[in-house]
Formats: sequence, structure tokens, C-alpha cells
Amino acid sequence: MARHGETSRRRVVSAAVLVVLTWHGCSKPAADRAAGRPGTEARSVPGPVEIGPADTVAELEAKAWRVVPSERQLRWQALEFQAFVHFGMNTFTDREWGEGREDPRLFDPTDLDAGRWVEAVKAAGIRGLIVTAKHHDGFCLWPSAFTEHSVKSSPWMDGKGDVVGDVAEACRRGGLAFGVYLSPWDRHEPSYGDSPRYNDHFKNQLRELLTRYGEVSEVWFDGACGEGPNGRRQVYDWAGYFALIRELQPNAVISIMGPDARWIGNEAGVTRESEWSVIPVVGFDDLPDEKSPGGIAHIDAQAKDLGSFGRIAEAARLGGRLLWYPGQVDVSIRPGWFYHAAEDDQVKTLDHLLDIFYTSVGGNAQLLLNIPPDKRGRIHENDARRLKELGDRLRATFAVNLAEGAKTEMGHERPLVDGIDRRGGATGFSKRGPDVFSCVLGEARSFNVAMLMEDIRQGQHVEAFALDVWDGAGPVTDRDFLGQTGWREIAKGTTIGWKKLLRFPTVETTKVRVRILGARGPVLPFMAEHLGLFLDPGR
Ligand code: FUL
Repeated sequence: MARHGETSRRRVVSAAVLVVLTWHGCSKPAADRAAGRPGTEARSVPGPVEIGPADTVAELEAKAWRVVPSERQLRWQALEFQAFVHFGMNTFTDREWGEGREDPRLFDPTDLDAGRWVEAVKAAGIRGLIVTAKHHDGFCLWPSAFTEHSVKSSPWMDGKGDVVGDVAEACRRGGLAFGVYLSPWDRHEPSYGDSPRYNDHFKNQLRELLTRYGEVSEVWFDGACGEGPNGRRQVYDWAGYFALIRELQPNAVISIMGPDARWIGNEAGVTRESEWSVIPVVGFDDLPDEKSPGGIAHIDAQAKDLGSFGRIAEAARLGGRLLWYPGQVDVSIRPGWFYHAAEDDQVKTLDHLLDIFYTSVGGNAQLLLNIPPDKRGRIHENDARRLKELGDRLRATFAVNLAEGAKTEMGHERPLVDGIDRRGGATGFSKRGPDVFSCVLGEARSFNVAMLMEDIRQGQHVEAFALDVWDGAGPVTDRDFLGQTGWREIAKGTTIGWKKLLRFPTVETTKVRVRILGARGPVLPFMAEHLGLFLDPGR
């Protein structure tokens, strides 16, 4: 489908005048960002937005950029980087999936101190932690009243311990958000497969987790589903689970098999080049089912393209809705999700973890990095060392924003000539060019990382952008034949969303600018942090 204004915008051949709209400061304080900008709130529409065949392209675009996150999604996005902690019976049996028949007496960590988990993950700059309260084997890390298959039947602390409680407390003390992974698939529980009975059991366990441990920031549901001992396949009551979570912990994000955050589609730590948080869905069934593993509303979480305008137009033809449904990248620091001594030498390298960080946190997704404690109940020395290295490097890079305090301008290029006629001459038409956000640094600065952010409280707009540095006036170029020379493109991309991080060889310059080459709606008033420039000392 042709997009209005797109062809002419992308064909612009001259860049003569920057029409300045005015702005002050390259970056805005976080508090400002969270509060949004006065006068813009009315434009955004929270919640699902219906789209249909009668919508024009312009209407679809406007609907798309007006979809915004809920408060809980916004808080979750701002966490950026969380720890996943897979710990439980599998830690002691050296397996990835238990069968449910494991003897609870095998669970006996000798040196479990949740405070040290929190310290280790905070060293990496992590802001939240999700613990596997119950994995598929059904062993509960908290003393559930609804099963004997838990820490209370283990020798650890004479059966008086509560890993979930310890972790919740340590997170609170350490200032981390606290979340729980609770596997609906339970290979131990006898009622599993007897659908209504197991659903009650599962809700009872959820209720315990959501009422005993204070604020829960996230509930993480995996979609695995099997047969119970009666040979029948369990049918999960997702709607009932979600309703209970909303009732007991209204601020908790429900992830993966849930409406608030989607699985990125792989466990390798990779995001799409264009990661949209506004996702079109068809139909009115919000709930996950067999056809939509890892997603809701028939989303194939592994599809290459989830949110392009083409997908939106396709969904509109069939009658659908637009959801704010951001991506989460779950990946383990080791090959397995659980600890295996044989993998002690396979902790991901610092460079690999940096690649994952830049493409996930810097690719409009949240990073959920799994760090599995060992049989002692300790985060292994190799993993802890790597987390500290990662944190040190990120802190060294992001401590100083070299764009801070720079003089900035927002406006749009007004090309005097738009397009080329058949003989290669200018058509002579004047029209508005791409939106530009430029930043005068005052003095020459060296950097190799750039950060762009949209104020997602006002939606996600940007479809394509380029980052230029000023090389000084030079010879006339074909892109800029009126003499406004000297801009050199060093990076480009598609979506921005919450955050886009760009890495490139170190450049030294006095001016930078961002050209918005494609957008679903007005961009400049809604850029949040606008632009950050950093020097990664390790590159
Ligand atoms: C998967 C589970 O089967 C794995 O064991 C792990 O917990 C991963 C995060 O989710 O679906």
C-alpha cells in the first residue's frame, strides 16, 4: 500500500534551510519524561484501538501512533534490564526439565543468601529480578499450603526455609523490582489434566505468591502444556489467572503468555531490526491458545514482522485491533537455563553480553538475562565476575552524556528543490523536508555510541532515521548541492521506541543531527531524551 507523503519525502534531493522550531537542552530529566509534556496527553489513546477496512492510510497511521503503554507497561519498560533466576530441583539433578517425581530431599543448598544474588546482579546494572517460584517439575521454592512438593519437605533449613520470601525481601532491600515465574505446566501435581481442578490449584498458588511477598512487579508465564496423569490435556484458564493477578497485584506486568509483554521470539538475545511496540492483531480473542505459543491474540511471536505498517494494513482489512505489546528478550548467561557445573566455562563473553545489551535494551526491548545459581545457592564466581565486568563497562560508557548541555534545535529541512525532472534538472518545487533534530556541542567531542529515545507516553512514531556528524564545510555533494555541505551520515536505523543505541567507530565532531526519514506522525515534539552521545572506552 502506498504511504502518503512517503515517496516524495524519500526523494528529497536538496537540504537548504533548517526551519527551527526551538528546543532547549539535548536531554530531558527522567522526571520530566515520566510526567509527559503538557498539552500532548489528549492525543494518545491507551488500550486496544480498533482498526477496520474503512480506515484510510492516514487514519491508520494516526491510530497507530496514538496507541500508548499502560502505566504498568511504562514502569516495566523503564526497568530496561532484569535478571532471570532459574533455581530449583533441576539445580540439584543437573537437568533442564524435571519429571515431577524428584525427591524433595535432593533440594539442599549449602550457602543460599539471596542478598548476594541481588548484589551480584546489581553489579551488572540490573534493576529487577524474576525467580522461578515453580518450574515444570512442580517443586515449589516457597512453602505452598497446596502441595507437599516444596521447600518445606526438603532438608534445607529443616524445611522452614522460603526461597521466594528471601528473594522478595533481598530485592526490596536492594531496590530491585521483584517478579515471579510460575510454570502452569506442572508435572508433579496430581490434579494436572483435570482442568477445572488444576486451574483452582494453580490459582491458589498464584494467590499465595501475590499476597505473601509484597509488591510483585511481574508474573512470567510460559506456555508449555502437557497431559496430566489421567492422560487428558490440561486446558488453562488464562482469563481467570489474569483476572486474579489484576485483582491482587494491579501493577504487575503479565509477560509472555499474558497481555503486557511479548516474547521476542528467540532465546539467543536477538531483536528484530524493526521492533515495534504497537502490534496489530486480528480477532477479539485476547487469550493465548495453542495457535499462538508465546503470545496472545494469535500473534506468532516468532514472526519476522510484527508491527510494520503493512501488517497494520493487513489486520485492518480483516478487522482487528492495535495493542501496545512490547518485546522482552530472555536469554541465559550460560547455554542452559539451570546451573550445570559442566557449563562453568561457557559463561557468555563480555563482548557477547554487550552485543545482547545493545541490541535488546538498545533495540526497543527489555533484557531479561538469566543467571542460574549453583548447588550451593550461590551465583558462580565466573558468572559473578562477568556481571561485574558488564556493569563496569556500561557504567564507564554511560556515566557522561557528551550531548548534555549542548545547544539544540528542532525543525525540518525545507528543500528549495524537491525531486529531479526527466533530464536530471530540479523540478523547482519547494516543500517540507525531513524533520531534523540537531545538537551543537560547543567544542569538538569524541564518541562512539549514540542513544535516541522517543517519549513513548506519546506513542511510537519513528520508522526510519539517520544520524549525521558535521565534518565541516567541504565540497558540494550530490545530496546537498546548495552548499550546505559537511554532514556525514554515520548510522541509520528504522524504529526507535523506548530506546535505540547505535555503535560506530569513534568520531570527533562539533555538531550532530538526527534526520527523521519516516514516521507515523509528528515526531519532534515527542522525542524524549532526544539524543545521548557516549564514549565506550573499551572500543
Ligand atoms: C521455557 C522453559 O521450558 C525453559 O525451561 C525456561 O524456563 C524458559 C525461560 O522458558 O519455555
